[in-house]
Amino acid sequence: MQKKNTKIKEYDHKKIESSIGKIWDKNKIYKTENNSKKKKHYVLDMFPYPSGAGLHVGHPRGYIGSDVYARMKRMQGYNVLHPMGFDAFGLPAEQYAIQTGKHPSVITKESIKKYRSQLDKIGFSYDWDRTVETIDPAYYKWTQWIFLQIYNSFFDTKKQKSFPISDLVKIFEKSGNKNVSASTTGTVEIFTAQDWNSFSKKEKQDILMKYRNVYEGYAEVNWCPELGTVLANDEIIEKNGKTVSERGEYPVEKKSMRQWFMRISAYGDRLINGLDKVDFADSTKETQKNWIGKSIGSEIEFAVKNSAEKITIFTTRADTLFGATYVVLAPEAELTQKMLDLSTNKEEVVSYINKVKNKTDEERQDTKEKSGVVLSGVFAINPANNEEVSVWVADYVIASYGTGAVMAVPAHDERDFEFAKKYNLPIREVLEKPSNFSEDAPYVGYGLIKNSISWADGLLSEDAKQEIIEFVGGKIVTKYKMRDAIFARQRYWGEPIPLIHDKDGIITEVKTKDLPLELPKVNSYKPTGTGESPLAGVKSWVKDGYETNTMPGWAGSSWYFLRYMDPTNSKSLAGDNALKYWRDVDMYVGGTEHNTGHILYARFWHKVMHDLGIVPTDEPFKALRHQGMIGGTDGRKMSKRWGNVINPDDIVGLYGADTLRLYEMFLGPFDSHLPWSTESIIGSRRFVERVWRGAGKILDEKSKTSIDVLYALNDVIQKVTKDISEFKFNTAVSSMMIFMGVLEKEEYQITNDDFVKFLQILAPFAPYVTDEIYTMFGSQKSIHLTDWPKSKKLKERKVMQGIAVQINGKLRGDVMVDPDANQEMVMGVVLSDDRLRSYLEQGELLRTIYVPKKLINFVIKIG
Ligand code: ANZ
Repeated sequence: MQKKNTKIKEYDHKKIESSIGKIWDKNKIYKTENNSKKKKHYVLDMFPYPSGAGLHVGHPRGYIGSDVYARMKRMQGYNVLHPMGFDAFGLPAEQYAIQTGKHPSVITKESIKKYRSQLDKIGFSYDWDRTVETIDPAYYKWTQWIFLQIYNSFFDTKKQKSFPISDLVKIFEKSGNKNVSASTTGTVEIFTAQDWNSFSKKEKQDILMKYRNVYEGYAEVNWCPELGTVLANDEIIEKNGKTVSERGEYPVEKKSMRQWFMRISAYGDRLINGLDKVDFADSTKETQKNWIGKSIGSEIEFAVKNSAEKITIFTTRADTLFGATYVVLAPEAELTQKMLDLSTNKEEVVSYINKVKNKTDEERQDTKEKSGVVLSGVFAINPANNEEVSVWVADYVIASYGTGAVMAVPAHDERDFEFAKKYNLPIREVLEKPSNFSEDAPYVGYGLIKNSISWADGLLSEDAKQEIIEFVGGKIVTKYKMRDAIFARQRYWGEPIPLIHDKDGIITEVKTKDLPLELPKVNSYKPTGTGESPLAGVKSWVKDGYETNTMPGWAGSSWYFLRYMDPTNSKSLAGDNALKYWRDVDMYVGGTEHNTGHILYARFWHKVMHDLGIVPTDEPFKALRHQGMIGGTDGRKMSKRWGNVINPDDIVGLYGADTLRLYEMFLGPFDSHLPWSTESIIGSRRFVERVWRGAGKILDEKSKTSIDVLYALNDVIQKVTKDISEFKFNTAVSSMMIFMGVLEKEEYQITNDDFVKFLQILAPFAPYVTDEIYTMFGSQKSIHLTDWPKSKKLKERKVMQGIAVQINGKLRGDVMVDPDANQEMVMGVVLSDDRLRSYLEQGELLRTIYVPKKLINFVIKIG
């Protein structure tokens, strides 16, 4: 390679980063084509919500990691899709709009601009021509379209797959619903084809609504009057014994409201099984599985004394049925209302229910002190032994899980045990416990059954479950903790739901050709105060019958990765060829906090779309990696509130983007939470300067690379290649630092071509300075468009052997030689040593004695 300058200037990051950045832009070196013979590789970041505060140095950590990875993949010959966009609907901009009267879209656009300018300074290899913003009507047209596809489908439980609702209508017309196995909302009465055909339009609609994958219903929600909106469980916190909103800490209460739901619960099994096919961390898979919470148990009926009512309980431990000494109902369970009328202390129970109403399910299950109230005069009959047991209402049972009723077995269940102790309820052991088991605690394991019935006593309880269930006429059921997802928000700043209600209660869809259904202009973004969305206050909107709820924050983020494949397509969410070529995301990088929200929702949408033939794959993300958070120097989370925010712009200004990138990768393992330290960033800056200085020395072309450097280079190429593919960026950086140490020790004995190999593996981390040096070495092309270096298969290096050198039996020094060296070779080395040679030249050599690996003795005749 031709050298260009021989004198190197001081390292000036500002100059280098600005000029190299301009060349990248001008030559569009990160542009990605859809038509390529190359193998594809799709590297995706979780796109940010652009908040007014902008980025702090913690935010880009994940983006830098994925960028390093994407850059290597590109150099390894893949056609890499590495885009970035903005998840831009949501509450903060809307709150700000209410305060300032500015349209949320204006606010959001400003925030996006700020983010973009910050991102641009960090040297990411994004193809910005593919950017998407969820608030763009050309984008949300397809969010609305997907919503309609899901709305117009139902889930067949036998086939474990969704089909168009029109298929279901055909079945109903031909044979009613008796042979249909589908996920439904509640139970649907059996009807014949004749019945169906005689139903009115409204009756048909109401039945179909129970089958649809998107359905309308009512739900108790966390209602925050101050914010005028319903909050998700992770948007509320507990403060001084009260439930308040995380934002602003306003009071939150429970309220029943009309909502749209998505039937994600139907996909429980598919969402669990799909995890076997993807490369996610075990802990991530575990979190998702727990969230879905599949539980195989049984439903068993307890008759109610002097009543036709029955209490159906859900249990995973039917083997302990003989030890059930009371029954507990959830405060809000429908059944509880019915039981109230049978009780003699209705008022007391109602006041208890009102007291616990505003606690979240999580709080209730966590509370140390369990509380409850007995339904006086109400008795349930244990079907195993016909014993009468008392019935309680207690907050440790939740209405939305199982049947909202449990049989309590205090001898073998922790919660029941605690409750029984508190209220002095009978505790009956029905399982033999291990001999070393302590007295005052429930034994929750399995064991031999006792105190039951003759045929069951002595059986191993685990094996006896089935028989006991049969004995009492129970049935085996599978339950999921995961509930159907609420798909509605009573707010303005979200995608309109493309449905129209007419005055007879008939719901129709906005036709595809009329999409997008754009948000109307409003005078005020303030919620109506009744809980309805501001859209309910827009006369023309309501007159046309448009749905007034908007979509929740997770809608736009559930499919955005598909849009990047073909971002400007106006005929479909992405063209067939683009979908076929890019298929799915090969590497997805983001925070663990999205594991039970966004990732599950996106997997769910993707599966429905796959069932309906819209996308080619069943899973959207082949691999998922998480970055750890960078905290403030003080150990706290970086936040405006703590005044410990560090702006990447400042760091880039002071030290350069290359240094920032190297530092964030060098800081520690990618997935660890680590504190920021502006002092130690100096180390990364020095490394960049060492590389720069080294380049200056190497510009005087060397004829060959020294053996030590050659071996070190080979090692570092191997190590960095492996480390990047495994997301071990910190050890990749440290091995490059070690390499520079060897190079310095060897006084830069390296050819330009070999040094370029080092620059190439450094390029993903420090893309500016490496590109600049590469240009200085005379290249016209960007280093980022070159091929990733391969490590050579070098012969295993022999450790050199020290040999003592004697003259007439007297030790005169030593030399290092190859352990297999013969006498002649050792002689050569000795002669190349000036001092030893001078001894030999003192006389005539008579004889040489060579003991390999030990010594060489020269016998000379002096004088
Ligand atoms: C009796 C019993 C005896 C139970 C025993 C456990 C141990 P998972 O595995 O999480 O599904 N349960 C059922 N529905 C409930 C609800 N709505 N709220 C609170 N708890 C509920 O747990 C199922 C077990 O959780 C069920 O089995 C039931 O208690 C309780 F020695 O029934 B078990």
